[in-house]
Amino acid sequence: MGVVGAVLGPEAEALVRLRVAAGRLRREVPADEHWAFAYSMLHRVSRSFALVIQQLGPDLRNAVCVFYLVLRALDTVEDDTSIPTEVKVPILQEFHHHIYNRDWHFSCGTKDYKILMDKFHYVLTAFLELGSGYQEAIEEITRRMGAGMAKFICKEVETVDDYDEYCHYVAGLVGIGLSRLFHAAGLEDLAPESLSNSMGLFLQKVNITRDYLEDINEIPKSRMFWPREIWSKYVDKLEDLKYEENSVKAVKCLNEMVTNGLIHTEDCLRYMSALKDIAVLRFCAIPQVMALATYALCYNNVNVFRGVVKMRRGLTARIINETNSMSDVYTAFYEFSSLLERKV
Ligand code: D61
Ligand code: MG
Repeated sequence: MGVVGAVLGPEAEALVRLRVAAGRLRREVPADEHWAFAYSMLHRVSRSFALVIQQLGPDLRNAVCVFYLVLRALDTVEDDTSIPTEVKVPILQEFHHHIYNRDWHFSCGTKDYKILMDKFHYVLTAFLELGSGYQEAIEEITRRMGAGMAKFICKEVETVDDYDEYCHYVAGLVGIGLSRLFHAAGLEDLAPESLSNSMGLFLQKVNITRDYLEDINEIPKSRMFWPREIWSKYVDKLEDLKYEENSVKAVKCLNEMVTNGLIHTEDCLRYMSALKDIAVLRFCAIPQVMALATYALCYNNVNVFRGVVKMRRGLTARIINETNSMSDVYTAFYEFSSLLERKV
């Protein structure tokens, strides 16, 4: 432990170390305007993924950065509840063609997402500079994700199978695409699709579980991703879970959602244990450990229905600094599953 750690404790030390590392990364601005835009956008849209992406080697890092921004743009179209269905569906389905046309753009979203959409030509310029192996993987995943998102614009998540199918489109496919990028970079064997899929399903299910309130309160129209097959055992309408008189039922339902997501952890450990490149392992493992920590925090926690349940920044920083090998991953998974077990 360093001087800061001795005086302020391990979380404060981790935060300071992370600040220094993040500051260093931000000062290394790429020379080309489009790459500078891509990395600054990545940082503004997702601080946590930006950090893990930027520690990859240069070639793979560029491909993953573009992959992220293309899918984030696709997701911005999906998430914008003010776009009429008949406009949205064809954009989602044809998005994989648009990425080859530098002049294509569609204005939607708000704040940083709107900037991403308005200046999407920078992302496309970066995409067109990638090696063809990377481009083909990104195109195929964009096509499959767009088609899946379009399907679920007109369809609700009813069954647990629907839930797995929706999560496959929006996150499982990211796992499958990333495995292809790692392979194209010559760093990893090509992982089985089912294990890559589980990596995404686990992350997405944690998001959906944690973001209940944010999604139900979405304006102009609430978004519902919790499967009816689960919540209908507790309430008549999904929104009823947020009312105080239903607290006991809500927490039982929440616990069932967490238990459902935990199914994927075994596949995730298997996927990660096969990785050879240490930077790739860190890139994959940090989000997984954070997801399990988030599940441990959410379990039995009525605050999921009251506001945002967020991990302490210091704990996040510790996970980032202390996840450096598969052995660290096992230790962290053991720690957070023990915490979960104590809450059951
Ligand atoms: C290893 C490392 C990272 C991984 C992975 C394996 C497997 C899958 C994923 C990352 C994807 C996990 C997504 C979980 C967070 N969910 C979302 O962001 C939702 O949008 C889904 C569609 C767009 C996905 C874009 C994406 C995300 C992360 C990436 C990536 C692409 C490319 C490379 C690396 C990481 C969610 O977003 C809104 C919100 O959370 O507020 C939604 O709309 O449901
Ligand atoms: Mg979305």
